[in-house]
Amino acid sequence: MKKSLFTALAMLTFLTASAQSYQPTDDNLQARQAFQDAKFGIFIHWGVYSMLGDGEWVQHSKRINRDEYALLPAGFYPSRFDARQWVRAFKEAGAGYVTITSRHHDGFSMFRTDATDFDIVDATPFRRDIIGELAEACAEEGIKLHFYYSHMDWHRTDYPLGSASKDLPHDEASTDWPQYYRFMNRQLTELLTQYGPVGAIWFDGEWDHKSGFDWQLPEQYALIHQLQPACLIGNNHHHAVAPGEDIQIFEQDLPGENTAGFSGEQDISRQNPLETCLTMNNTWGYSITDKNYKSADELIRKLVRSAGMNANLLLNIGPRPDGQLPVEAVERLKAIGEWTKRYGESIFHTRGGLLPPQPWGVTTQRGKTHYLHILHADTREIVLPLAKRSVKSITYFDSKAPVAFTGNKTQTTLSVSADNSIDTIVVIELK
Ligand code: FHN
Repeated sequence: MKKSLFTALAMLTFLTASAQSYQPTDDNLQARQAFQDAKFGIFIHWGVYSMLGDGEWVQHSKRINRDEYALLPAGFYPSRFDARQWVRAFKEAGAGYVTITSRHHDGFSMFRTDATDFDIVDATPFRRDIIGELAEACAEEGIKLHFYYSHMDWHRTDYPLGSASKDLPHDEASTDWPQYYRFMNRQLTELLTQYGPVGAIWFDGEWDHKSGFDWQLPEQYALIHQLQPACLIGNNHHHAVAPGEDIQIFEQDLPGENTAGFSGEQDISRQNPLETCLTMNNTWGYSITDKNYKSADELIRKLVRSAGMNANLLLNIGPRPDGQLPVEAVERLKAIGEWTKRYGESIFHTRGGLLPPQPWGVTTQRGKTHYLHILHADTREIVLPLAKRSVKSITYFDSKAPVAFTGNKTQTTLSVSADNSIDTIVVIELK
């Protein structure tokens, strides 16, 4: 007993010290590079809420009583779930990783856990560890697996109520932050020890408590980095990267934009890898009525624009309750895959290019190769901050036809005709 208390105290001291001075390990820095190289990930919002066909916030938006909601898992049997089929579709599209909701705000765990019975194995007739099957399929196909993990919880009565959870009240007397914190850390430990290398933990829900609440994140982050130093940590808290975090996240907007209202405070410098998550339609979790899908061309342009902003695109799909991906999503994945097979070299393994985003499009670069992505049909002059004598060649990606250019010691000017294609790519090779 004394020994285990001593071990626990030693661990706490270690985590507190690590939390105070986070220095990413070499493995972590390499993982950041690999993450940036991948450029494209698939986000999966899936849980028992998919049965109600009204998005992942349905418990909140319909003010469903927690006990009533807790009856849902007994009816969850996604008979058509096939992790390999999913992962092959993601890989064919060109995605390098998948981020899945291991536990969303409804508190339901989609993985095998001993920390609660409100999980896929204990509470559903399906009894299969969905995350485990996905982990195996990802390992087979060489796709990295990332876990979304909600800080907010609408199910547990020990969770301290915040602004978005107070509409689903529980007896305040049952609130027990230390217990809830231990629960989360226990689950995070499971996620980081049961499924092999984890690419990232992607937190969400911190905003439930606007300010003055201590989430004890540094210690939680230290636990994660202690279990898997290369595992990247992102937190969708809608502000700048905090100590211990590795990724800067944006929601429904590319870095530098803020149409959705979540992205005014993030850091768009190149200090940390950037990632934008985006819905294909309007909802994250499956919605039976939301058919407002962005076109494949629009999604490809989002991917290109993200790359030009030095950011990854995390494109969301909300699987159906039967375990299948919506047909609209599958169609778009196919179209994106056709594009990435042909043009992938202009975005994968690249970094943001010579110029910030322009009205005509964006630039990417890898080593001595630069790419201009012209996203509007037009003929225009483009001036690049490159000495003319450093340029070996400038050609159109598709036709390989040369592009004429002039220039001097500080700049190179080219005249480009962009057609109506999704993205007219010009390749600049430097000497
Ligand atoms: O509340 C969540 C929402 O359900 C979804 O998971 C998105 C994904 O970025 N994040 C939260 C809103 O910021």
